[in-house]
Amino acid sequence: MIGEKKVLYSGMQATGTLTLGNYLGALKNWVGLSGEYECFYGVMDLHSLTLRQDPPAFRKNARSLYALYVAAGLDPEKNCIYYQSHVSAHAELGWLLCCFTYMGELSRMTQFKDKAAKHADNINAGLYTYPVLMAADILLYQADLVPVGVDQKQHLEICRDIATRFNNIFGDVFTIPEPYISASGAKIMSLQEPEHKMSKSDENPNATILLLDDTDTIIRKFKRAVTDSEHEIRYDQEKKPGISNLIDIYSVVTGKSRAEIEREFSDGGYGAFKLAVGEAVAAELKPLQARYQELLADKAYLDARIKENDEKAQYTANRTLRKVQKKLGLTERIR
Ligand code: ATP
Ligand code: LTN
Repeated sequence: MIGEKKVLYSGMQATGTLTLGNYLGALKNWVGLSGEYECFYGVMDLHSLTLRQDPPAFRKNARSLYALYVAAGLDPEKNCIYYQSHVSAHAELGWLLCCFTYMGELSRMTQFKDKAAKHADNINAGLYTYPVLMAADILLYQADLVPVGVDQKQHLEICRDIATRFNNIFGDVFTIPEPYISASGAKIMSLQEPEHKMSKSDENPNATILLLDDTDTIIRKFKRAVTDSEHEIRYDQEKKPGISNLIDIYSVVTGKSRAEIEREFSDGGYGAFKLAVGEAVAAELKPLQARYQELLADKAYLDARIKENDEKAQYTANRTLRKVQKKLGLTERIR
């Protein structure tokens, strides 16, 4: 708790441009929750380094991510939006928690297995200990709630295990966080291979809708979306993954239920439905894109918010870090 409010914590890696999956699975939910909680949102640039980054592009992506958080509706004067690398407590607590995490636990992480298979030439130790740094992110702010897409559930579970283990030895140091996985939008699938999640690192540009794609591009990508050889707009994730994904996307964007959508398009073909989904998504993203351009143009405004929020995050994180150091028996600084 901070004052009267419970604490919410989340973040995304600063890699590439965000997709519709990131938006509907995470960012849009954050905006919905932000009034009720004391919120911290990180630009997770340290996590991004588990894959090789091109420094100038990386720096640009991180700022773009910051601006997208704000453009999506997170007010940086009410929410603490900051860069993970500007708060050194993350790396410090990450190390301390590594000493309370077992190799066996980390070896079971599916994201590690997937990424190791995909980047066989760079299976670095950071990729392996990624969930420990993520646990440090969350625990430093004593978060009660962590809204993420369903792919991050396993990381939340290991975070809770590490925190509980630590608390069992040293007393109530950490708040045990709850995951928040919204039913709708939790897993938006690729438009080209609807059995796989939409991912910003996908190499096929037609598979993903990027938040900064223009209207024509969005509509074109939806028109090309892989579906099936039937003509019926019916939700069936197993047999009709492509159409089911489009129904889910349309449902989150318009607020209509799956049944309402099936009825609405019962006598139209796939073409008309795909166009409707494309238009609805483009309309949803348009105001966000306009706000994004305004923010990037106003350097002084963003810089001022970054500076004040970095300081706020440092203050909160350092309080927890000092408590942990003391519990562990590390020698206190002489003042
Ligand atoms: P990558 O594909 O490069 O690993 P990513 O697109 O999964 O990256 P992350 O930074 O790992 O992006 O995820 C940011 C947030 O977006 C997380 O909460 C994650 O669960 C959510 N998310 C990512 N992809 C999807 C998706 N397809 N559907 C729903 N939520 C998603
Ligand atoms: N692993 C997360 C990004 C992330 C995160 C966090 C999310 C890093 N630290 C702390 C929530 C809380 C992902 O979405 N891939």
